[in-house]
Amino acid sequence: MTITVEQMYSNYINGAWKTNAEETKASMNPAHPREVVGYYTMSGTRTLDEAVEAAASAKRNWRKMAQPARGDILYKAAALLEKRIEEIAETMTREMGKTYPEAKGETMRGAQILRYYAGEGMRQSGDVIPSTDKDALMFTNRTPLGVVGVITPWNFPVAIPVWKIAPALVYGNTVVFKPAQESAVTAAKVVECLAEAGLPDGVLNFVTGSGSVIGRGLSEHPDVNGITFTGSEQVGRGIGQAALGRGAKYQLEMGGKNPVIVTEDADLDTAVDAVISGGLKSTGQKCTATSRVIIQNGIYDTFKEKLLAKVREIKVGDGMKEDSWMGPCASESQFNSVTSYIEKGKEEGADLLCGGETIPEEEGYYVTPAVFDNVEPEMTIAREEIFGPVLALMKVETVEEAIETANDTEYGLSASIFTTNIQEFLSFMDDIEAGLVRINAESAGVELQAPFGGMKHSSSHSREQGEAAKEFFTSIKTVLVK
Ligand code: TAP
Repeated sequence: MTITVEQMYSNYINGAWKTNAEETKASMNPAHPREVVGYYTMSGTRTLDEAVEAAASAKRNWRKMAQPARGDILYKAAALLEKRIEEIAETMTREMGKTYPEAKGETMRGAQILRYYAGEGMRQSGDVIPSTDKDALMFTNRTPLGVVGVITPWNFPVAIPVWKIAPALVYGNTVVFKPAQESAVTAAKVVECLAEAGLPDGVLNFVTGSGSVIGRGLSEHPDVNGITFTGSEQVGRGIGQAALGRGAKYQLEMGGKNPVIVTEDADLDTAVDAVISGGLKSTGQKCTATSRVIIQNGIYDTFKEKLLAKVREIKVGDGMKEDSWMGPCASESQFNSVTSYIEKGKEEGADLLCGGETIPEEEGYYVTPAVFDNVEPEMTIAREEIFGPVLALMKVETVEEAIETANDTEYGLSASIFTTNIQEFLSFMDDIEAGLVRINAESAGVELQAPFGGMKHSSSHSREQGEAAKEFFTSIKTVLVK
């Protein structure tokens, strides 16, 4: 590939793209690991301080701008993102490996999220509450937090940043955004669309670099009033502690080890398709990936055969190729981690029925989709988030046992059941410990207007998306007028 000027990105601070004084780093294509997709900056803490200062200086005027006018800017950003959909989707595919149709779908979703929050600009932001004093008017007024730090992972490099930045902005906050390094070039293009839409200087700032310097610095910065993070549990916990220690508001979306239950009353073909799509799309690199498949004994063998027949047909390859259904792992470290989990599964006694191989004739970080049989609840592949194309099949006798097995995890993000029995559906809905619950539907993904988040170790208490976003990105002032 020829590197174009557009693919060389730096930081965006106080309304300007900076000229690069700091070290730059290449972002590589996981399908062709010697191919450079673009460059980004490894910034230091002085640059971060500059970005936070710009956001802090801009916050008063931005808060004072009429909320519908803030929304209008997001409408323009949505149109710009849509106009560049093919270019942005291609950058995403080449930078982190997901197939081009998935990348295009995600970019389109980014535009839809922007429009949803643009609409929030016109919606009510407080309530009138009856006062016992007949001469008083009592109401709540939503006020922004101030400067919000946005820290994101690489697996949804458009949708996750947008579903944090858009509500932060429309509710009147200014933002310092630090993307994951593996998807920094795609993220820069999202920032370009927002900047071009007409955000005043300093309202959105973009700083790339390592998590331990920029991410950590952002979460510890005394002038950052709120932090929204998606990523691993280990990093999330540190961010939560840093924010709590200095009284900043924080929101953490972390891992998952999501179960899908298939009962004897299920439509097996529907269940097979949902397990494949939920567990293996995006190469299984989704926090909602359905990596544990809990199946009732009576249909275990039939379900397994149907599943294997389809998994064996999955075409793995460069996400830019039309016939690829699944791309490579996003990076070498991700590839090493996935293959070591597969080895661990074999060592601990699970039976690898198919996949788990690299593709010798391909140079990229490919792992074919793996299905393990006879997985026991205490095995590593049943307990830890793999973030790769690995399905663990577990056999149970009853639906009650299935729900117990499903809940036997420290995570609680998403869960689904396939059944045509209303009683089973009701017990599942009541007893399952997960924030996103699906019946006869793939558990990965949630519509953008609905709350998103989990229980237990998967999330902090708040939710993202929809109405819930307002709760996080604003504080309530209770006002009484006499
Ligand atoms: P992480 O390693 O946690 O990285 C996420 C972000 O945090 C990156 O921008 C990273 O920077 C930064 N970071 C790293 N160390 C930091 C520190 N000490 N302080 C502050 N920030 C720091 O996760 P990942 O590998 O990108 O993504 C995979 C994980 O994300 C999986 O565990 C997955 O479950 C989770 N995930 C969860 C969800 C939801 S919604 N629950 C969605 C997607 C992914 P670098 O670029 O330098 O690494």
